[in-house]
Amino acid sequence: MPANLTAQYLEAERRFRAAKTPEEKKSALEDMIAKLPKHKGTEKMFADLKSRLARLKRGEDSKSGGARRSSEYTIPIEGAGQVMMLGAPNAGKTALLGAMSNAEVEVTDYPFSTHRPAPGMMKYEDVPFQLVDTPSMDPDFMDQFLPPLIRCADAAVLVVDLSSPDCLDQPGWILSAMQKANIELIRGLASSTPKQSVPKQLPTLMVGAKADHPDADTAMELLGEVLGDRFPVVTVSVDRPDTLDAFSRAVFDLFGIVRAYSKRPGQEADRKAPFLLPVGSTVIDFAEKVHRSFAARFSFARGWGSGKFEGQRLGPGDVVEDGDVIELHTK
Ligand SMILES: Nc1nc2c(ncn2[C@@H]2O[C@H](COP(=O)(O)OP(=O)(O)OP(=O)(O)O)[C@@H](O)[C@H]2O)c(=O)[nH]1
Ligand SMILES: [Mg+2]
Repeated sequence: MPANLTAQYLEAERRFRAAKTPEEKKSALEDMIAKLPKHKGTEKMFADLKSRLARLKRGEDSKSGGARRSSEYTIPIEGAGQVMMLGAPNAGKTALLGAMSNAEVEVTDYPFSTHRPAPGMMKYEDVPFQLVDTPSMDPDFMDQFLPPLIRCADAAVLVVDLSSPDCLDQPGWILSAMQKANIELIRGLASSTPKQSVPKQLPTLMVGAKADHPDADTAMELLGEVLGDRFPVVTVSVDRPDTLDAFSRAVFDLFGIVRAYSKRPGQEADRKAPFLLPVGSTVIDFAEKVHRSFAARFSFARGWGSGKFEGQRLGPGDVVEDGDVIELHTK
């Protein structure tokens, strides 16, 4: 059931986010509780607000940043890389994480329901990526503990709500929040972007969410006019599996990597886990990745896969293509 929030409630919520002192926060939260329409669809929200107020009164304030330790926001990278999901309130970040992974998520029709970053593993074919859902941002608010976490990531997805009247403004909100935190969202590949730089550069994919909405196509066209080719773009709808496949492929492309599988002479290729290499890597880079001693003792290789004849003889400088099977021969 939709929450159907009133303008008065949203105003109280805005006051809460802008509040600096615990007293201001308490007063705004009390106002939110008073102005929240009370029906079945807002029961969970009501309970959430009451427990936030109780925590504030106990002096904990853990959800709005006051007493939270920054270490709570450290998420060790798993899989081929870590991708921060950034976006405006209610844009559809948590729903997308839920659709792409086994992470337990709570999707709500009211904004700012995600209070803490939360990871989930997504697979593109046989390559796992770690998506991290984050608390929403808008022109007035960004959780102060987010920037250090975002700086550790390999890439970002900027989720824009195609059903929202302010969808054309949303990329600007996120870009300027990032700029203030010395983070630059760029068009680029994670494999060729330095891990550390000032400002921190983060290769970004723009995601037009809720592509099933009747206004989505028009919104995408207008976004294209506003942003040009600033970022690669993909549209998703959580109920349309084809769009989710396109999303995972776009994340793979954002990393700029190829997969290669090793094979011992006379045996089948080992398809359990691919070796991941930056686009443009060569056979000797692959040998190095399999084991340094293979690179040192490299004689020649044989390759199977796109662009290669079956079992073609390869030298150290031949370029590896995505999906290649490579058999290394040493001296
Ligand atoms: N029609 C449609 N609705 C969607 C889609 N994805 C999300 N929604 C709805 O959009 C609302 C917000 O979704 P969330 O995933 O909670 O958004 P969020 O960005 O995590 O929002 P907060 O963290 O609460 O700020 C919910 O009512 C979802 O059901 C989609 O692909 N299509
Ligand atoms: Mg959320």
